[in-house]
Amino acid sequence: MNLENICEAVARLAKETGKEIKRYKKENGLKVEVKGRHDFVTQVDKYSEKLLVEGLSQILPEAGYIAEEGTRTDRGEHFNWVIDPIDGTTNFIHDVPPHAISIALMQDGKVVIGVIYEICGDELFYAYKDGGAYLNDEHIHVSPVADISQSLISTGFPYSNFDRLDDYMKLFNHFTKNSSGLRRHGSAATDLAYVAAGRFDAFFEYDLKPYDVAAGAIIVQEAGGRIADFKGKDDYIFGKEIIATNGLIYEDFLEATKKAFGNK
Ligand code: 2AM
Ligand code: CA
Repeated sequence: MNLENICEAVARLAKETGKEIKRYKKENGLKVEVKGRHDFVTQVDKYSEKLLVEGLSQILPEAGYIAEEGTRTDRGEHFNWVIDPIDGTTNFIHDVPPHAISIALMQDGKVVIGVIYEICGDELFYAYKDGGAYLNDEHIHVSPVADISQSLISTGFPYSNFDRLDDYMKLFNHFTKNSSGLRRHGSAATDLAYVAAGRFDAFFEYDLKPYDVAAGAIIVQEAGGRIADFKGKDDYIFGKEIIATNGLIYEDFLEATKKAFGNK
């Protein structure tokens, strides 16, 4: 298994698909369906996922799938693709950047490849296990900021699960007063890619799905960052809560998170 070659092929596929759906949207417009509360899908999300599944099935035929739109649901014995055909669909619908294609490969439950193609900026982020992290073929690294008061922090606002909204607001309140600023871009995959590239110093959000975070997680780690769930444990892919930091502010960031969210 040559992860570098597979990663390269996945990166090429993500970029081709991003360009194709941009063209498709321009020519055909959008048909928006409501999936759930504040949860939208378009025919382009489904078209993107179809193209990705077709391409990925050629790259590694034995792998199974965890794909947001459910194009394929079969699971592989060792390998699974984790696919978000458009992360930031609400932005995509409104023609607002960023939105991205996010693809991860998991081997025996661990992410070994991550690719995020941010369509608006034509930026291709990728990483494979022990191979470092890249943006458009240049090595990237997390930021050197060691103090939360100097940090630019990204987050996603709760949009359908409001069970933890009060705790979320405690942390929002804390960072509003104690950081350089908060941003909400609406694409968790892109937020993670930006942490890896040193643009944001940290990111946090709850109620995300595996396909929102799997690719970004390995890209941040390979760029030198540190990721955890809200308890400082490793359950950030399936556990629906994630903090991603440049590593240097990790302890302080986790402490603030634990204080706001308690141990629930
Ligand atoms: P999605 O576009 O693939 O659904 C941002 O907070 C994150 O939450 C994004 O990664 C986005 O992924 C997800 N999300 C799902 N529904 C959303 C909504 N209605 N508004 C904002 N983000 C949403
Ligand atoms: Ca999506």
